[in-house]
Amino acid sequence: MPQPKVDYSLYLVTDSTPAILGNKDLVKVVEAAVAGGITLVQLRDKTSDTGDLIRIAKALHEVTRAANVPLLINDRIDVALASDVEGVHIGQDDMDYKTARKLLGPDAIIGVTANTEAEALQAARDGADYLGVGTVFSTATKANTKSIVGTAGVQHILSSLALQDLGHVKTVCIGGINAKNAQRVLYQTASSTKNLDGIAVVSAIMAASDPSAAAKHLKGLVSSPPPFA
Ligand code: TZP
Ligand code: MG
Repeated sequence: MPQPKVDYSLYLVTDSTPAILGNKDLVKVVEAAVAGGITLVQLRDKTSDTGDLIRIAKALHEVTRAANVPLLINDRIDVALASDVEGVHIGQDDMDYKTARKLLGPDAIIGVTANTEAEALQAARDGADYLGVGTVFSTATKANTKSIVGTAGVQHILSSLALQDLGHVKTVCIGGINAKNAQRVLYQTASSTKNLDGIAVVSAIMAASDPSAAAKHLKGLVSSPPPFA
């Protein structure tokens, strides 16, 4: 079934490591975040076995499906197929976009990480539904982040996409985004040609003591950005 229009405005990327999740329950945190208004979820888990990953994906999918929030799987096309979720997010070192599309079909949501202008242009030309642009700010959440692009780097990539007639691709940015800087990120990356469609966060929600309140607060910030100059 074709995906209804996807709302990228507040994208939660999960992290089950104790440093971020603490002793909270992943499914309950996602449930709370969905109640708080997140619009998209990515299951990002680099350590669980395949069987466990599929079980986790199915449990999360029950929660997200009830709220019409799409669930994507990081890296693992096989897990996305096995758990029948809405799509995947792939990095530059994962399966290539075209093969992922062939396996998942035309209706899946496929996002691609873009650290550079060249990667963004290529993924957009290939037909990715959205780009995860970053890393915006340095973050302890992801080891080995490539270059920190800053808001100026994100803005440059957005303008370049528009200039190359690739303005249709959706874009979110990721890396160190929280309630303190979310509006600034949206404001400083905006241009006359192309704005971000949303922000993606890990620790700002996953590490919060009250993930529902954290999501609700962020939702308010991204829903009413300051007027663009
Ligand atoms: N990709 C680039 S930075 C990052 C990912 C998955 C982690 C972002 O985590 P946080 O806690 O929102 O800074
Ligand atoms: Mg990856």
